[in-house]
Amino acid sequence: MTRTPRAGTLRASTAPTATSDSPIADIVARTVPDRQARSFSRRAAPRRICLPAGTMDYSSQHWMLKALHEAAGELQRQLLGLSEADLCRRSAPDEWSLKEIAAHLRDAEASFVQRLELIASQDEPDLPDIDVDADVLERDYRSLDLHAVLLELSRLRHYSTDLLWSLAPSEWEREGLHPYRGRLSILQVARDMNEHDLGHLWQVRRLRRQIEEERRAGRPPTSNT
Ligand code: NI
Repeated sequence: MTRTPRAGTLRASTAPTATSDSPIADIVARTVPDRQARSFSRRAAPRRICLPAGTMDYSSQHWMLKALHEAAGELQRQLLGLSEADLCRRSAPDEWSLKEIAAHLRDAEASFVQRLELIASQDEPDLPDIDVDADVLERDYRSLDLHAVLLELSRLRHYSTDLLWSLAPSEWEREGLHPYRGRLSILQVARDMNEHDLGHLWQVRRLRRQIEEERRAGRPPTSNT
């Protein structure tokens, strides 16, 4: 499908750049510090709460938030004890390194935060379409400091889960309008976050296993840098 954004759609800059870090509203105004009085506390009343009963309740909300909370910790555990060379190695020309995956997860979280804030604080807002995948290969993410990236990811995830906790289950049905995906509810954004976590955690575990197997076999690590 040709992806032609509507007029006025915000896009992250995808032009090649000498900088090593991504915009996405400057990674949500450099990672939250007191996000303007927590914009979600100014939200309007939910508008679309006529979904089938059981779509979201406190128990499924709790399950989802627990999964989101644990994913950031799991990523950190997987990256512990790896050398800078391990973190920066691409095992295939089109495969991201572990550090690039971590930076991508941070960027994605910043764009999820933007989305959640808009839907929570406005009635059916237009949502920006931001391509966070393109940034990974266009920017020099392997030069970033991993600990700084993980700290930002953790702060963003803390903020996004706080925001989600602050909403009643019925408010998870609030919606925004995405240029390609149509109506997106808070619930759908939370599901997107969870699925995105799971996909990349699977990738991270696979790369970590590969590094450990190469070490055990005493082979020099394959590299396609
Ligand atoms: Ni991704």
